[in-house]
Amino acid sequence: MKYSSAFYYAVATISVATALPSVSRARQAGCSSPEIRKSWNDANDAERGAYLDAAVCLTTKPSRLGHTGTTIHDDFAWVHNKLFRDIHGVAAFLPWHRLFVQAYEAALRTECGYPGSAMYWDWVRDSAAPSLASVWDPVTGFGGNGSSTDGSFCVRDGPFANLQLAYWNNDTTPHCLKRQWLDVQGPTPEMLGIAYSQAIVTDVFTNTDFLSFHGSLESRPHAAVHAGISGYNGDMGPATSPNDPIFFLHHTQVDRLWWLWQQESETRVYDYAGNVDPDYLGDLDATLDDTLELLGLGPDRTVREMMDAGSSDLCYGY
Ligand SMILES: [Cu+2]
Repeated sequence: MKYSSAFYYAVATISVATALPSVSRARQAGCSSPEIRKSWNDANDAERGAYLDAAVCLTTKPSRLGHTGTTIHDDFAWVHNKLFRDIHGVAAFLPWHRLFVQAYEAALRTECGYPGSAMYWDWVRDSAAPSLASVWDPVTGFGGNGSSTDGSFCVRDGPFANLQLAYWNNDTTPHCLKRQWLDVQGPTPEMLGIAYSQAIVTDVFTNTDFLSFHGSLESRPHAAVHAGISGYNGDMGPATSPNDPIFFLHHTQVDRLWWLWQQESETRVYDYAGNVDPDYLGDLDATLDDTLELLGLGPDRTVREMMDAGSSDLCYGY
């Protein structure tokens, strides 16, 4: 892959920002050895294999919510869809998805014996040629694009080939896992990569308060990654987007970007502001005491409990 040296430089700048040990150490009293979540690109084949085995395993375990004929994997899509308006275009977007990723990580471990941590797809690194990213490898990754030759857009390779899913938005609609990458045949940039490049993320990071930062992160790179993978027919598009197992690597990366932003100053860790209702952006009524629901997928939590990844409760970093 061809990246300019300027691109590498900008990535290195972000990596340096991950260090800032004085801030994190002070906050991590009670969390002496945080688990470090890995980049998929940096994980070895054994680590990737362990993750994929557990993620496949979740697609075979009966629903924890008691929904007949469906799986725990389906439960995640169901809950995300049910809560969709409470968790997007609102202040709770980041803390709720932090909780959701954590619940998925817990399910990988408790249901399927996964020994590792959540992993992330650093799409910034791959934004110049997203279709060539290691996450799509048919053997050591999540499989690639859906099939356009038969018009189904079903994913036909990798560990989730022909995976059967229960839900599509509000409906029970059994279907195969679908991806329709945008502009793969066209001139670069493909898969909307230009919308989640280093330049875009650097621009998102110029926002110094939570209110503007979370809005920019959600509406720009986060949304572009969903759309670039999903296209018009894929599972990453609708409100049931956790149907595609890559959802969790995408949202762990979103969580990591928030974490990196929080690391830049002590006051950012509990900086929280915004609206509760997506239709009332101007109502800055969200508080740290708001409840984040999981509808039975795991325990409900408060926003406050999700703000500091370095708390004894969460105890992880990147
Ligand atoms: Cu979401």
